[in-house]
Amino acid sequence: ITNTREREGYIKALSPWQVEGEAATADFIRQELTAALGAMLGVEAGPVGDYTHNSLAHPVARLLVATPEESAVIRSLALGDALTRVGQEGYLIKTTRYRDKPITIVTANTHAGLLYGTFKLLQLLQTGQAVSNLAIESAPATKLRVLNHWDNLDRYVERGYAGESIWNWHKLPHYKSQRYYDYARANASIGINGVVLNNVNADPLILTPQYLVKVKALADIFRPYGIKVYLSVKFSSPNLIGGLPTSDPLDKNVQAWWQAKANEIYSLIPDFGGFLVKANSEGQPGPGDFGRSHAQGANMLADALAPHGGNVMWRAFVYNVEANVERSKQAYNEFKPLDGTFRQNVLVQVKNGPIDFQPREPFSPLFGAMPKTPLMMEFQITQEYLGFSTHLVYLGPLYEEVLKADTYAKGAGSTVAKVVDGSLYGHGITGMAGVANIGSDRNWTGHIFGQANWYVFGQLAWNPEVSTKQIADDWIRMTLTRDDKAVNTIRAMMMASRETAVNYMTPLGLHHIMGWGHHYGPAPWIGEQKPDWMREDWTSVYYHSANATGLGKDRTASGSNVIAQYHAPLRQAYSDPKTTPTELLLWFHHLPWHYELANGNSLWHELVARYYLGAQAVAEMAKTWDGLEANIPPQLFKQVQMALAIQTQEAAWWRDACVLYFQSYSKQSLPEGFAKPKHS
Ligand code: GCW
Repeated sequence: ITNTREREGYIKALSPWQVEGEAATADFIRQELTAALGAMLGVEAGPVGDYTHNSLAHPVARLLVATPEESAVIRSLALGDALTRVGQEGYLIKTTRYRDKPITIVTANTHAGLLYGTFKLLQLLQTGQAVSNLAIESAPATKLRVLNHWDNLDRYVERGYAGESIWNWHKLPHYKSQRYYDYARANASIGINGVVLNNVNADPLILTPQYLVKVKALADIFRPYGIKVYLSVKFSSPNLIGGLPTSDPLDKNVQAWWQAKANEIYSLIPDFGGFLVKANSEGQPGPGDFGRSHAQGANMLADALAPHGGNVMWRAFVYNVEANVERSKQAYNEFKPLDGTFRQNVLVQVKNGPIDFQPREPFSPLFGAMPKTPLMMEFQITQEYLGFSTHLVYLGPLYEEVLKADTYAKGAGSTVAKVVDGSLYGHGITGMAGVANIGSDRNWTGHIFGQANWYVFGQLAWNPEVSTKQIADDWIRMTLTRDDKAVNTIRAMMMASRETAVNYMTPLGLHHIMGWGHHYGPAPWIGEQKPDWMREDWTSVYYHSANATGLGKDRTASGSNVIAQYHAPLRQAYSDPKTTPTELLLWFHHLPWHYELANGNSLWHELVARYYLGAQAVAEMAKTWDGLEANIPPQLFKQVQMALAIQTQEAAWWRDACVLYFQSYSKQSLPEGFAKPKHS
């Protein structure tokens, strides 16, 4: 903090500081404060007179961090029932008086709460806010705030664009990389309290004793940061590594195998979080292989974990050709009938949209369809379909759009956020998962702005109602610059960046027209000459359905009738292009090229206009960034500048490829004012 007055104000309010308590977490909090207050204010962890552990004797500390259990001073303060209100993981930051002297306290019922409160206080300093009269009470809205790593045991990260996996399985359990600690600190600073270490396309070896000791080493490192470890498990593990002839969930030996495995895990990791399962999807084994339902599979695992307090996160991303149903309908079809049949410790984890982490999708109709089951949100933080770690796309607005969407399940106001945080149906167990964008790259996420997506995910899991614009503002101030003008410029850039990506990739509800397999760059033509081995839903033409008459996927009653999976009034609204939001038009409808939109443009005209707008906006973003050189640390500035140059080129590539491709169907010339695409 370079502003002297500001710094002096902070020093006056917060120094000297004191953390009471002997636990490992208290030590970590001391380390954080030493590092942060040292760097920002130039203060050291001072000797604070005769103010000793659990003593009421004349403290001179201005900032005190402690639980009431460990601090007689905290116990002596009149805090009312504030601590009851903040629960297990929440915290209180308060300016008050102790023995007639001003004091700032950070307090909580648990060490995890203290840690979260401490990071919040540091955030206030980093973002330049006043700390002289604080009264903050905060508690997380969801219980399980979890990162999903799609990391393989050989350190390849599926859909990872930031280098190899940060888990060095080879050197674990003995070699404890500093990265693991920094990872835990970063997560704790945004309230994340769980990590699934391995890919949902799971390797059964993770459950062998050789790997479990490595998992234990990580769990031991993460524990003081309030983070639990979870594992993705392969459903056929009893057969693959247990030597059993079957993995049928109703088989007694299979059940006993999982119980023994759970006991073994908990003997090593007493607070193990539980299992994440991808079953009967994209070739993964599952209960369906034995004629059993998802509930039967999930419940078997849940029964093995229940005595130890563990949870099952069972994914609803089911996608297989046998189902022979339009892809976006399958999860709802399979899971809705199972509502009410899952054990108490099962959460069904649902991707935000019904297809697959597209730049824009409507919310998954499952969020309005399973009142008796806790539904966990699954967002993708890694940008599989949004330009990898090359494109600058702030995902806050995407997440916010989904969370604010109204399912109408219990009438107006039944938002996805309220389903996920449990308030709509009164579920005790709740959660949000984010597919991590973290790797061993020096800056963690490949693109520095990818860090903002990790950050905003954590903030929303803590409070799904929070404004992602405000979060962007905080992140910029903490990461890039505190110059108000520059902050405003960057924030505007970030807030517009997702809509811009939608425009140059998949405007008007188009989806899944990315390159086959890798999902980078445009390929709306995939499937034009469909080889025999290629499934229809692996083609792009399946999704955009372009032909001589028009464009878009008919999901109304005359098509796959997905709209029936939504509640009234959405069902009605989506049945008619006139009442369907323009942003989702081609998701739900196949419309003639000359179809007239509300703004008077034809579909063809609007499509072209949006692609051009998107590409243009990226070019402008690059120019805007160029103007910020004075405000940004040089290396960061340069990295983002180079990435934006690539994004500018690639947005034009998307525009040209898609406009030229769709033009081969529309047979119309470009509307006036649009330059002919350069690429061919
Ligand atoms: O988005 C798709 C990805 C797969 C992924 C799958 C899933 C882990 O292309 O790479 O597999 O979803 O979510 O299971």
